[in-house]
Amino acid sequence: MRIIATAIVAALALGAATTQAATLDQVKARGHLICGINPNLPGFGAPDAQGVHQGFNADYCRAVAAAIFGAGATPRFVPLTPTNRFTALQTGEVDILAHNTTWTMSRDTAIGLRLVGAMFYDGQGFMTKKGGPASAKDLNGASVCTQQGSTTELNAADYFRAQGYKYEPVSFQSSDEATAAFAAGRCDALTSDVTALLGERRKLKSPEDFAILPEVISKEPLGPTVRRGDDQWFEIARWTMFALMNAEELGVTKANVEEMTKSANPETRRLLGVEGEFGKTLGLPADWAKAAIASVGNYGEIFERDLGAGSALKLPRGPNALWTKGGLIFAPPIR
Ligand SMILES: N[C@@H](CCC(=O)N[C@@H](CS)C(=O)NCC(=O)O)C(=O)O
Repeated sequence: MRIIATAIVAALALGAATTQAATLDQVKARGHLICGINPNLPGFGAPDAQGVHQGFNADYCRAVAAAIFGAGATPRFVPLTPTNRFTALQTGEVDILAHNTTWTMSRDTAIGLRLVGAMFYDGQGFMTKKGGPASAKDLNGASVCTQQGSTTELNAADYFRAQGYKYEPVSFQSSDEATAAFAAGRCDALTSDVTALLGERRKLKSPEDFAILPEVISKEPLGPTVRRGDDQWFEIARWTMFALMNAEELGVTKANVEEMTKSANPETRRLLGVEGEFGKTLGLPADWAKAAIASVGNYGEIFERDLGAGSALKLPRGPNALWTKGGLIFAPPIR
């Protein structure tokens, strides 16, 4: 009995040690980063015609891979659903999640995860068929299609409860199923993050027949997610995100990054590894941020290419503009 107990304790300790082990070392030994992504969200992670994952999340993963391995490094993408994404991260199947995950207190404190930060400010909305409910205030008694394992389900429950409305939630495993059911008339409304609704609407046969209602019922600060317990890995994930934001603020772009290493601006010099030992503190090469920017561009370039003017979604920067331009994107300084 005691032997079994000792074996269990040893196994648990080993298990804990494995999950705590430096993710950076594992990634380097393997030779590539493994990134969990949402394959169904246009502009964020959906694959292109060649089957290559593209979008805001995919580019963030490319930036992290480049920070570790150098410019042009390609991560391996593992497609995940909102339901299985956290297990994939907790079990080590992926090193990092870039999956439109909302930063909430329970996710950040209670389930062994760490939200890296807010990289995209979204909010939850509703889509209906034109001629149907035109405001969220018209949804009393409505059936609402949502996705399992998401904050979406919980926010919808909060919204209807707060309004004193009745509703019938109809929950699906994937966004494709939820959208197909909604399009087939199974629900009066589809609810999701507004950016996801915009993407889903484009998948419908006649997008112009559907409207996104004006109300936004929640805060959805979306960000990359890592396992709890590996501070170095958390810092790499976080400061890669901040480096992309700082690059936009400093005017460092994919095209001028090499030239900018000659900049006289001390902040730019520290960002690009010409001065200071910031790469070293992360366990990365001195040019970690330069490699990330050379691969995918700065935050603004990523946004415009994947979600903004250069994309099919044509999203305005809105709250995702830099703080210097009236938005919420604010990265602490590299110093
Ligand atoms: N941001 C919310 C919603 C997440 C969610 O439901 N995402 C959906 C669309 S916004 C998704 O990624 N679907 C991809 C799929 O079904 O495979 C959360 O973190 O819970």
